[in-house]
Amino acid sequence: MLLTNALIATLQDNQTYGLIKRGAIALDGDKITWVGPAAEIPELHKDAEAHDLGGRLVTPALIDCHTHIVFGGNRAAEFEQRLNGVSYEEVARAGGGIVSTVTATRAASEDALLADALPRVDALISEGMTLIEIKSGYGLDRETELKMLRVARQIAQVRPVEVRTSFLGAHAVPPEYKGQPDTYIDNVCIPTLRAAHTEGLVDAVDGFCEGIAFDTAQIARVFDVAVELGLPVKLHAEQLSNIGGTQLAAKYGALSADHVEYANDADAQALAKSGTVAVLLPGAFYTLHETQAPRVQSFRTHGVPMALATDCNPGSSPLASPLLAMNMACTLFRMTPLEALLGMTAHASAALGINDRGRITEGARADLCIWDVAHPSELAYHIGFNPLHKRIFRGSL
Ligand code: DI6
Ligand code: FE
Repeated sequence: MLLTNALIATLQDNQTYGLIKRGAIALDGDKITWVGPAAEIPELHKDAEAHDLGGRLVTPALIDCHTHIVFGGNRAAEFEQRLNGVSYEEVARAGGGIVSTVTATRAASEDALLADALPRVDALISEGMTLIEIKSGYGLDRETELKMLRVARQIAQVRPVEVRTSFLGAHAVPPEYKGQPDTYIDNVCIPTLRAAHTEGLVDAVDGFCEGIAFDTAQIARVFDVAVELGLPVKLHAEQLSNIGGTQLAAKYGALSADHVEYANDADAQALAKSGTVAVLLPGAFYTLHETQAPRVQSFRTHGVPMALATDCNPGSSPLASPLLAMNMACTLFRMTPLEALLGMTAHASAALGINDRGRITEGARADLCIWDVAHPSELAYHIGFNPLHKRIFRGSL
């Protein structure tokens, strides 16, 4: 296939969009075989099935590198209660908060979890998503953690999208282990990780390192098992406070440190040194009314790649729009539109340890988006407007 008459944002370096006007892209199967100005199309691609894009913009397809998109129920009732003046503690005492999602996820069948997740997945796909990372972490027992991961894997069977899974057993202490986080880690989290790995359900290991979740020593025990199993790690770090999660992630050569609102300059330096991507999640910042924005300038100064994701989850980020996440990243975090696009493509791919996509270059995966816009800055500029014309997944329009 040959895409012609396109404005191409190749994203070949991190400094510019790498724009090619009146460009063409040759695809063979699920690979990009050539990209350049249409005037220079090599002879061998000239008889390919050509699609005139009418000057539309082509970018790498979007990648959501941080979601909790599989979960039972939702927390709209609790959202409404809080806005009617019921305190967070009262909501929690009435069984609300993350525990209510754990209860609903445990109670849901695999089919019901899948059926609930698909409309959210479809929302992502409708904005050009071709790769979604999905975490467990609302089961917090062996059966339900495995169930969540199986549902995540199933999504890629029933939708034209690729899925990467992260085991997030260290997300919260379940009610039955209240006050005994270490026992939970040893008796449930680690054995469940081993079981999920044996079943081939885990691509990476994640944790929530926070005062309300697990400390660095507890996360380190989980990470040690990940290392033993040959699995890469990533971490929810410094979301609400600074307790050393980012430094721990760097020490383990993590793929990514996520949220990082409270990460400081030394943390940014550590991430740069370990080649760890900072994943910024403006949906959670917005929903929680957080005021400490991640130190974008510090990440820039130290050369830490910044990815961007929806964090789609029922509590802190009920967001299923990558384009809105890009807009929020610019408006709330002062990222540039170029950084936002890199954050949902090339750097998102790096945050998943994948290096064959996210830029338009020879040999890369043919996962592309065709947009009805005149310039890539428009992708982050609009609010609640989806200019996707077509998505190409594995070389298929
Ligand atoms: N950080 C978050 O913001 C969410 N999980 C996490 O590790 C919150 C999850 C929830 O409230 O359901
Ligand atoms: Fe998260």
